[in-house]
Amino acid sequence: MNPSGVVPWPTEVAQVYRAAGCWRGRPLGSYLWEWAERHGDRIAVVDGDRRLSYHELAVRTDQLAERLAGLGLGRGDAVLVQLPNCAEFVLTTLACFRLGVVPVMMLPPHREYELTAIGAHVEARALIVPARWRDYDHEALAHRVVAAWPHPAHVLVAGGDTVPGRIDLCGPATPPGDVAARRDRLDRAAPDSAEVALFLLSGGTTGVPKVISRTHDDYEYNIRQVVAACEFGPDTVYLTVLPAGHNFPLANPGILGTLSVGGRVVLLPSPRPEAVFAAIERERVTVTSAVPAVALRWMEAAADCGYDLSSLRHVQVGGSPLAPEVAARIGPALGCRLQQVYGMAEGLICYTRPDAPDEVAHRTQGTPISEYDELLIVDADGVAVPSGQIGELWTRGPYTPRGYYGVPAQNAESFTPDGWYRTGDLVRRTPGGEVVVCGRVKDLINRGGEKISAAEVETLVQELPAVAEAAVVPVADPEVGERAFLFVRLLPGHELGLADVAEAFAARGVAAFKVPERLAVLDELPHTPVGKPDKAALRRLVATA
Ligand code: OOB
Repeated sequence: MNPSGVVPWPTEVAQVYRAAGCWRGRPLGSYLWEWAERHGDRIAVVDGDRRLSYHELAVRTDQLAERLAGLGLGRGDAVLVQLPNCAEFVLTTLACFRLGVVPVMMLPPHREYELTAIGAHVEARALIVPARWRDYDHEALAHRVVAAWPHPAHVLVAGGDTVPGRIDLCGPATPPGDVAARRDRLDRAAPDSAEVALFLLSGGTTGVPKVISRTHDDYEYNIRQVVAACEFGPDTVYLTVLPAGHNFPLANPGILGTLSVGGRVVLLPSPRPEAVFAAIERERVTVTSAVPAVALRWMEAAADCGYDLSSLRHVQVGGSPLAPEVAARIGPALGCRLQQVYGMAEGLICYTRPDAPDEVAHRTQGTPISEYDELLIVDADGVAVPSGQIGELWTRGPYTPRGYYGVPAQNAESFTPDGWYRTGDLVRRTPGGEVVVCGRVKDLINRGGEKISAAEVETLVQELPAVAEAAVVPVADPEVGERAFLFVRLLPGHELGLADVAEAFAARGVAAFKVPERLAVLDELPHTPVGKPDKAALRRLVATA
């Protein structure tokens, strides 16, 4: 990566955050051995039958860090991480933190289109994949992707057999060697805490997902605050079911929050109710997090499921809108309390607290986790609305970066000159200060928490030879909240079906979740006075379709 692509906080603001104790000046990897010393033999990570104690986690992370260093990876080098929820994901993330290598949190469904573009953008020096995942050959994909990057890079493979020519992520099972000496070497080479610790992907509105740089200082503070807000502690057993590379399960409080207080992280590769309930019973899980679509499936499956869910204290739900009536049913169905969360990879996190009264937990998305979070609710002209009114939320704070990586033109749109991030969400605040999400102004489809950029889909559809003009809008869906509805005008003599679109997207290597699920062919798309597709009119068409 190129450090000049990172937008820093202004010096005087950074000084305030440091002086206030938000930013501690310690890189994230420096906590690993502190955890090991405090919690040594306690189990840190559970992945199926594999269990790693805190001590083992530290030893194996350092081994992996040295292995990555041996491949020439070091401070400031970006690597794309495309791993399912498994122990290797945790080891890789922590090993990167140790070295100052910057993991880019890709998702398992991403394909050539996303991996190629993002890898080129961050100048990734490696792509880390499972050998196969869900019947798909990720190793072959990774080699195609890396060959398409304009710079050399490694393919590292987690799991699978030892195959000639393959670089196994964790290498052959080597004895731990001189653990103390290795720890010392890595400590001495540690990155600066103001450097970028990881790149998250934005659930954005542009052509390809935008890349969000999070520093060691800001991410550690985020984790510390959200752990306090959610009262995580050594007794916490956190079940990870959402894709671990998402900010929500990764650090809010999720995997990293749980490890930071000596709790136990249980990893499951999917949110299938049966597997989730079995894991809750087996591991005595106390808390898990889900998007509303997933919570809904659990709720329906929980009655008479035959599993003992009595250890579960909280289920944390966020990522897309949750209707109050549904919210009220989640706790009773699962025998626990609901916490709502409104957050974003760009920073700001709001939570209803663990003991919030029902009217707060069911009807609001909670309050910010830091007293230094600034929230401004504005009208279309950027003027603050009267208190209690609905407007677009702008935010700044000690863990909300001031720009995306390497896209100055986009930053001029997404951030104001004085550093506010325009969330594109419509919110209001209650007299108690809780945020209530009321809608959004940004152009995306929120499919069960997975954000699909309308612009990205439209650009791809526009490339099809049959298409004259394309526009995508959300259509409400009881299962996943929203699905993508594609409107097209075709060139004379052409036809187009959803299967053609799906085939074309697959051929381009686009993640399957972005394929539109409804289609209407119109003779003419409605237009705004400036000639853009009129999305409001299309949404009205959807409502009557
Ligand atoms: C989380 O992060 P992202 O980056 O995938 O998406 C952020 C966007 C928000 O701007 C908002 O549009 C939507 O997702 N969103 C919600 C919501 N939580 C997020 N919309 C309605 N109600 C909610 N509770 O989605 C994310 C990151 C960290 C923690 C939780 C969620």
